[in-house]
Amino acid sequence: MELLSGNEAIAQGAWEAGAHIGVAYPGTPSTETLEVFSKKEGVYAEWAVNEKVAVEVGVGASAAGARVLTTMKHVGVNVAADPLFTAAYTGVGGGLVVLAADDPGMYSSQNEQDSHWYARAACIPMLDPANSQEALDYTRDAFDLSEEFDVPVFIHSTVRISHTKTPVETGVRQEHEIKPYESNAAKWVMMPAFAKPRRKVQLERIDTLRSWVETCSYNKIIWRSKQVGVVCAGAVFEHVIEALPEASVFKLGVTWPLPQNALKTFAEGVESLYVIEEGSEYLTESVRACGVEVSAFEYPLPRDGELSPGLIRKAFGLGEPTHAEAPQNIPPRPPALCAGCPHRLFFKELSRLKAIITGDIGCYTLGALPPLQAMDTCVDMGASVSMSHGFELALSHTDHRPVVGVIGDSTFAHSGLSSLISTVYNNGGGTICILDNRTTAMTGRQGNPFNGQTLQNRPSRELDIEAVVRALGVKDVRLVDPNDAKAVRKALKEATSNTELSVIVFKSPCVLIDRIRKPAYVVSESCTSCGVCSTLGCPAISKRPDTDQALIDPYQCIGCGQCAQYCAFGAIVTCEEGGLNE
Ligand SMILES: Cc1ncc(C[n+]2csc(CCOP(=O)(O)OP(=O)(O)O)c2C)c(N)n1
Repeated sequence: MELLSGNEAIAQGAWEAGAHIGVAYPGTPSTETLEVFSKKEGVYAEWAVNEKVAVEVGVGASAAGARVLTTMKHVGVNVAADPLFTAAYTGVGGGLVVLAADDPGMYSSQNEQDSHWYARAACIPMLDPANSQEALDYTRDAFDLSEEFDVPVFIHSTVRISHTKTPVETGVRQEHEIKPYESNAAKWVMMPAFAKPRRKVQLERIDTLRSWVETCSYNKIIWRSKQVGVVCAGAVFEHVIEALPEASVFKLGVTWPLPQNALKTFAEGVESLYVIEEGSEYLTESVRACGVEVSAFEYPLPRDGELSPGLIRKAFGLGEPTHAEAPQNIPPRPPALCAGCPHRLFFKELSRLKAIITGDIGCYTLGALPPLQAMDTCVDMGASVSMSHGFELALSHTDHRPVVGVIGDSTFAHSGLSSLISTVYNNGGGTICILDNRTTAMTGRQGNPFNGQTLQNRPSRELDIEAVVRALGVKDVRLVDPNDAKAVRKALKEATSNTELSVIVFKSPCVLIDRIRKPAYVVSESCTSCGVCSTLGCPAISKRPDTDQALIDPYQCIGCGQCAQYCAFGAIVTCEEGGLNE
């Protein structure tokens, strides 16, 4: 027995199923799955530049006969939707399993989405584990199901399943030969002449899946009182069991397709049937569509965020749960850029420009928060570049502020590149700032094409961002050290005052790479308590309670020297020069 997170269990399940290849783009809460899989014996794994590419690599490898695991967060499924929908026509060669990991409550996401809708829309079967043992078992079986029904199979998870550790009985790896490839245009070339017959194949498969799901072992009924019956799946199942000890429960292990007849029979066996789910009304609507009457809650459940046993009990007008709820009134700890983060000084300078700033997704999105507050928009990966072009198109009629797009290196590789090509093609202007911190920091420092590090440390090469941008046709391309206030100010001023499209690459490594640390800075007697250094928002800087003078925490300060550049009184000095907090 081992204690595994859902993500670790999914990786183990894929390995036990003999998966040969893993390919993904990182995204919370899915990221660790591929990282764990990549360390297993006898597998190949790689980070792709985005989820669409990951799925396409997966479909190719599957067509060639390999068993493939691909993983992504819910918004990654949007990016990958194009190949996924058509892979549900072509079917597979070797088993193809896709983890879609949702984030109800948006712990680390720009929206909350329920990936169940994708299963239904793309007609891809979806398995919904409720704990790590099921995550392992379902993933292992999903490879067989994928080959049996000739279709990719989704494993659905949420942050609660992916990140909670529960006991797991692991097994051994079943080796599978990579099947020999035989070309078959009618299966793999999805032009209308071949896609039309494949659509018929898909429709027949849907019927087959619908009858299979009526009796498959993944759906379970726990009979208790006949008064209340609950239909649920995934993490919510564990909450329901805890919150409603009297209720009978239909636990869906397969959430698409639904077992219409089995649900009807269950509904007939209880007085009132409720559906409990997070994030959307997918299950409620789907159960209703099976011809089952779904009762309304006495007190409606919240429609956003994660559920908990307490919330479920409240919906039934029951008392407090027997377990302890999280204590209230805990002091908030908003996220902040790390002490010494190279993004900080850049945003400090950017905020002085009074520009319109289209932002993007990464650690640098924190530049939107006080005291930096240097971001007007953040929508999806790559959008900074395309939205800045949109702003330029519309604003030139009403507003003459410069427009600046801000994007990280990994995000630029993910989808910023195609946006930039489109801006160049359409003769767009504006300034694009690429914050190249030499890693994909936000999700845990994964490799990307611009640092050249591969998942299994196989040889690669580092793409030169400036050369790539020049090759796309941008003429004004600059390279700047984001820790140098004067250089950042000059570059931003120059780039935003010309009318042509400018790209500035701000290059300096994330401080968490190799835990970069120089001797800490200290504050000397000459500090006038003006507070300018605190406008950087560095967590290492606070105030002395007695004098209001600045105080630098020597344990947090990594000696980047950004704050010293903003002290007009020369009061922030190196350790050797001495200071108040020695
Ligand atoms: C479509 C999609 N895939 C994945 C993610 C998860 N994610 C958020 S930011 C990010 C990468 C950030 O790396 P980078 O652009 O280099 O910025 P950094 O965090 O290093 O500053 C990822 C993978 C996401 N939000 N959306």
